[in-house]
Amino acid sequence: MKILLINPPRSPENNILKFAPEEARRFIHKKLIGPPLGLLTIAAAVKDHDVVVFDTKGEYDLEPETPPLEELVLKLLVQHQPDLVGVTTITSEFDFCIDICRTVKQFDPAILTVAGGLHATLCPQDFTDPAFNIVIPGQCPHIFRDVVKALEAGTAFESIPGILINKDGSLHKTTGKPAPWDIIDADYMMPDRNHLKRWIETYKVGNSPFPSTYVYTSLGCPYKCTFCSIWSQFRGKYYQRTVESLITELKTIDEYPVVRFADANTVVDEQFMLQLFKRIDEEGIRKTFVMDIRADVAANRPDIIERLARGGLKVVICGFESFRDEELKKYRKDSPAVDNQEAVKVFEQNGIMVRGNYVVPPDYNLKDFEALAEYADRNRVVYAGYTILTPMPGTVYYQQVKNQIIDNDYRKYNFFNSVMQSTLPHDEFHTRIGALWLIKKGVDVI
Ligand code: B12
Ligand code: SF4
Repeated sequence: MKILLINPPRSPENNILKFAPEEARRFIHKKLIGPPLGLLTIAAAVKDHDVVVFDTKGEYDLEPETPPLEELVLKLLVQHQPDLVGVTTITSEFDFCIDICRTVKQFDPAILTVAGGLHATLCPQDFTDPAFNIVIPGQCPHIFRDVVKALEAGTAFESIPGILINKDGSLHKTTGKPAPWDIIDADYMMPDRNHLKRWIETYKVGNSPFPSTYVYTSLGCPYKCTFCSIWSQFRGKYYQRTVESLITELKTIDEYPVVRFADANTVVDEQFMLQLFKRIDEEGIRKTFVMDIRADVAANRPDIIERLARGGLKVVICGFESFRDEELKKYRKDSPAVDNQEAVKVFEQNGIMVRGNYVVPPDYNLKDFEALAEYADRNRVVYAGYTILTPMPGTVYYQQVKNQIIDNDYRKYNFFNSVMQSTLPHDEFHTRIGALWLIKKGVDVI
């Protein structure tokens, strides 16, 4: 069975960048770089077949002259002649996911198209376009394997629990419960990064001369911030991998000196992290680590931050979100603003570069912008990101404000575009956010 798994391109929509003052533009995120771990995981589940993973993000970075998506996909179809095409998608890339599957169907309607990933998990009802045959929500390598088996055997997909079958634009959920699957431990699927060799030179972040990769130590998040997709994706559950499985994976990625832990929050189980870093030392694994760490963890456990720094932690991404306690409460962040300041101190004392991220709600007026700028200026970090509080479909925040949404173009759901009516005029709102990106300590772009 020939299987082609495609990672869609990035959404080009970025109104913060478009309206930002010229001098801020070079600091604003244009793209994030990293491996499609979801696709690599499902590729591992069907590794006995002839599987090709194609990262269109990597391809457009490697060869900017690569033809438009339709042409690129047609080329891949001719080259690989797949029986099944699988596509992963987050919200902002959903339109490209449809485009890819439509191209597949134009090329050969007999090719089975299967969609999965975060948006398929949070909003499976969106996948009614006839170009999709099957949607598999959730963490589903085993279910995907059953679909491949059924396709090979020519048996009915209806007997596979946990999938949605698209029949002429109407989705039919199969009955029954999927077999148990321990995604994080016994059934963990080690991603095979050999699929990504072609693009390794493009996986370089900022000024780093070395390629970086993502490794997850956990899935989900124990917190419940209203705007966040991650805990909804995992229905509030939190899964921790085992130390030894991480050590095994870290030993297989010598070609990546920089490792970003892809967790929602890397330090949740403190004993686990201490044990992991003890084993990293024992095994002589030397990497530069990048992690997402909550401000309250750093503020409350400086000893852990110090230990991780000794083990190679160099960059931390910290969701500050807001400088106002009442906003943090509204977002259910469970951490007061004072923790942000304390965390910065702890990280800096340990030589760790901080990327602090603020979210700007659409109702900010000029006074709010001034207050945020003043606070961010007093608490400068090396890199700072200022994005827009966005109602991602499937989140609590979406439910709270869905009647106020004025722009349903999913390509804009990447935190860089206001999809609600802003208090300031649209262009000025984005210009002011763009200008905030100048408030930071460093001169690097990351
Ligand atoms: C790694 C990662 C990336 C990587 C790779 C993504 C890719 N496909 O190219 C990179 C760095 C490129 C990336 C980019 C972006 N990302 Co990102 N990213 C993540 C991160 C940290 C981990 C995701 C992950 O790997 N999880 C582990 C894997 C195993 O889980 P999974 O993907 O869900 O896959 C499983 C299932 O879903 C399923 N599955 C997945 N795909 C498929 C396909 C098929 C066919 C099937 C059957 C099943 C299936 O099987 C897998 C195994 O069980 C998450 C945050 C988090 N901690 O979860 C954010 C996250 C997914 N990203 C997000 C966003 C918004 C972005 C950006 C738009 C950010 C930005 N503003 O620029 C950019 C997009 C492009 C750009 N502008 O640069 C949001 C998505 C929100 C949403 N509702 O859409 C998240 C949740 C972060 C957040 N804070 O909200 N990202
Ligand atoms: S914003 Fe961070 S802490 Fe809050 S639920 Fe999402 S991942 Fe967890």
